Amino acid sequence: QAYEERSFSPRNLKRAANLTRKYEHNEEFNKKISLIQADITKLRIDAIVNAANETLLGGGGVDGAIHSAAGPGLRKECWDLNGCDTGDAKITGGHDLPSKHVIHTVGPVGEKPGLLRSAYVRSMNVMCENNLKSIAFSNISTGVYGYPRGKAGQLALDTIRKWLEENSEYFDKLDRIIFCVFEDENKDVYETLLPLYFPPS
Ligand code: AR6
Repeated sequence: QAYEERSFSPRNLKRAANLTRKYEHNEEFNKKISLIQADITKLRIDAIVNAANETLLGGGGVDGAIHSAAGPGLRKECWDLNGCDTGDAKITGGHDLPSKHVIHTVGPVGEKPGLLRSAYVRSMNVMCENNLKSIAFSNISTGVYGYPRGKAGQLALDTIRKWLEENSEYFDKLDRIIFCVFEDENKDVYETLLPLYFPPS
């Protein structure tokens, strides 16, 4: 715990982000990015992203919260999907949730950046394939799966920034990308990092 605390202190994060790359100010990108602290199951949006496991049949954490709020219809629909590989994403309806859809992605167990990046990219691609306008991400892999929060936050923001740069054809259709943090540690991480990856000016 003590080590993880140190590894994502604001100063270290800032230094790390500055070392990796300077991100240019882009007003259009900034308009589409939000940070909120909330229970993701309460959001009225096109899709929420679930941090699922490979069975897609539910579990603890945000997965458990989504399945209990969505009701048994979600588990039934998930059953027919035959699971999901780590780093991939699959979509279902929202059932009893206010969200229209759930994009279930499976993040890695532990610090495996390629697979976490893939989980974010695949979720964005699934959003596009289904012509959705708005998406809210939970902090994939940062709970039970143990990805260090600071590093996971950097990777999430870097991946979404690059995705926006590489998918300009979808940009006009896109309304909003929300990073939905739940506990205060992730809120601190995102409050520190967001202005580095999406500079205000
Ligand atoms: N709304 C938003 N975020 C939440 C909520 C909520 N209601 N509840 C928890 N979080 P985790 P993982 C945050 O453990 O690490 C499950 O059993 C939580 O604080 O849910 O990817 C699956 O079935 C943390 O920041 O997912 C898998 O077996 C983040 O969601 C395994 O856990 C992710 O934590 C996946 O582990």
